[in-house]
Amino acid sequence: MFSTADTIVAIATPPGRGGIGVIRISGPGAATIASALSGRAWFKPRHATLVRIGGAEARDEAIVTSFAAPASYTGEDVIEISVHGSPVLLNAIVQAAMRAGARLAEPGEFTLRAYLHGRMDLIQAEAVQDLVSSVTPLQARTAFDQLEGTLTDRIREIDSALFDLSARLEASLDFPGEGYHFVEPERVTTELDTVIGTIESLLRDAGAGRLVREGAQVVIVGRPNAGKSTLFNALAGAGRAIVTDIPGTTRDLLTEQVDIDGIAITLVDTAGIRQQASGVVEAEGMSRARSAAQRAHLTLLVVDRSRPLNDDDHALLEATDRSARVVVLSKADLPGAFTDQVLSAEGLDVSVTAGIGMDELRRRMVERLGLDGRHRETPAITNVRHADLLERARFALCRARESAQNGMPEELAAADVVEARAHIEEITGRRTADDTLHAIFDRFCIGK
Ligand SMILES: Nc1nc2c(ncn2[C@@H]2O[C@H](COP(=O)(O)OP(=O)(O)OP(=O)(O)O)[C@@H](O)[C@H]2O)c(=O)[nH]1
Ligand SMILES: [Mg+2]
Repeated sequence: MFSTADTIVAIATPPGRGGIGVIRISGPGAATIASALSGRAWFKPRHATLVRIGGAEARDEAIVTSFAAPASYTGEDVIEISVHGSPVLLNAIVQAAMRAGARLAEPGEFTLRAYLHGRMDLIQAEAVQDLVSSVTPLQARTAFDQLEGTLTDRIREIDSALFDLSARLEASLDFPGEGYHFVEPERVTTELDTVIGTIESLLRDAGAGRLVREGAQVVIVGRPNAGKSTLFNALAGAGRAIVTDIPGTTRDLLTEQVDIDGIAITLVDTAGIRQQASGVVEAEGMSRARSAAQRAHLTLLVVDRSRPLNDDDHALLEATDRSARVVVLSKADLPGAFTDQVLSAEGLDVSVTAGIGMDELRRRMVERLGLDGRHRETPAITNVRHADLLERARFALCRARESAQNGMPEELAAADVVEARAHIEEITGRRTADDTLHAIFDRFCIGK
């Protein structure tokens, strides 16, 4: 179903104009196609060669780099052609490569081939995609760690411990009559405990890892004129939202990506929520604000401390009571107008105009997202797929330990260890269903 018999081509650089544009060709016909495009018979591997390239419509000077199988990104013969970054030129060269026998690559097909040829495992292939789509330096660093194989190594350790254990369990099943045990039940439980411990330590940071990889949605809500858009602009570091002293200024949702302590936060500014909307537009804005708050990982509830609390504030305080929230007591540069002790204790005094409380606000946001700062040391598990499979492996191993402890027949423990190994091997892709591969590689961009 995944053929690697043909030769694929794609533009590897992003769409649009640039200083340089790169075309990548991979497969058995790569060298022949490069010769057809350039008129040059042979390219010395791993050397940059200057040639003229292209056909009648468009031509350019190009730097061609050739990589001979298996020492290339995909493990196949690969040709990389760098030309001036013009979309017209790049497309013309791709067309010429196709006339010479190449096929347009599917999204992620270069990396898929790297995986199929054993140049990287599935963890590393997924890390390539994470690295390309990272929006904070921490995301990039974490993805690169996985690309380098740090997680792969730890998963391999688990796999080989389980391989060892299941081999001995099965050997002892083969000689049942002789009363010969290759493994004592106590040894089995201790060894299982060690592996379960390793898995649990990996899973411990999986929640933080997921936030690092996927980012979080943080929604700013509050009554009209509370200072939401002012706060949004301050956190975004840009005058994105309109700020006026007219209540009901913001109507639609505004979003901005910000990096807060390495986490890619999608910050959402919303329309002020009050009981009486002054028209259909405001009413629609309010309903959008409410549903955005429901989807959010965290709510920043802005309460204007320079005005007495009103019913709108109370309604919002109640509505967000059970969710992860930070209460922002805004306009702290002005005299306070309410004396609610509980609220003053929970809330954080912030004044954007006077620059009060912003660092503390960022700190609390990270804390309320459930992070304790250790996420900066690049968590090992960031991908839900990996966490889910580790959890299943852990479950099977706990079952194995229980039957070993209770002196149940060895084949029960053996079967559970085999099942756990299957989950572990699905993480690295030693054993992976085609539809999982489709789900992973379809998210890639073309040329990757
Ligand atoms: N003194 C002072 N004024 C502030 C502060 N933050 C916001 N304001 C003022 O409060 C008014 C309302 O600010 P906005 O940010 O537009 O409030 P909003 O909550 O987005 O309002 P709506 O979009 O209408 O719901 C503006 O006149 C701001 O200049 C602050 O920290 N101190
Ligand atoms: Mg606003």
